[in-house]
Amino acid sequence: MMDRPRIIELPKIIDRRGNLSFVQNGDGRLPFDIARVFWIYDVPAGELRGGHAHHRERQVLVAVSGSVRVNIFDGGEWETFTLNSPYRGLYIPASCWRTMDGFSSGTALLAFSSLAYDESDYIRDFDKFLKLASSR
Ligand code: T46
Repeated sequence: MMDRPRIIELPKIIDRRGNLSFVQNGDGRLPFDIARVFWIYDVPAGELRGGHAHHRERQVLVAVSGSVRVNIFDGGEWETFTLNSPYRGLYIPASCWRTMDGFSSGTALLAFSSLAYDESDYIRDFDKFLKLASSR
């Protein structure tokens, strides 16, 4: 499969006590081994996050509660994904600009990352991103 942004279906264990989903390294669902997990929450209404790309980092984002829009630009076209399901992840390959908006109240956005945090992996300047994308 081409390395494109895409939705990954995660396991959902349905139980009368409540449902459970999971990811684990090596089961083939995530296209990378998880090096780091972070989460975004308490986002005020109308706030925008992201606004950068990564040189190497790949991610899977899961809205474990609430709803959020993730807008992805690969240098050619924009794609928008609405995440509102705790058993669906959005895979974001490296070299994709992303912004997140439309956070509903109480949204918790969980991120599985292929790399440890490294600020030098970020491209935070859109013009620089466009130049890099056009040279690929
Ligand atoms: C991404 C989107 C989806 C750390 O110190 N460690 C970490 O693991 C992370 C993720 C961030 N930080 C620091 C860096 C900044 O000083 O936390 C601060 C806020 O990070 P940032 O402005 O990059 O947050 P977002 O929500 O714009 O972006 C985050 C991730 O940073 C980014 O990789 O793709 O979520």
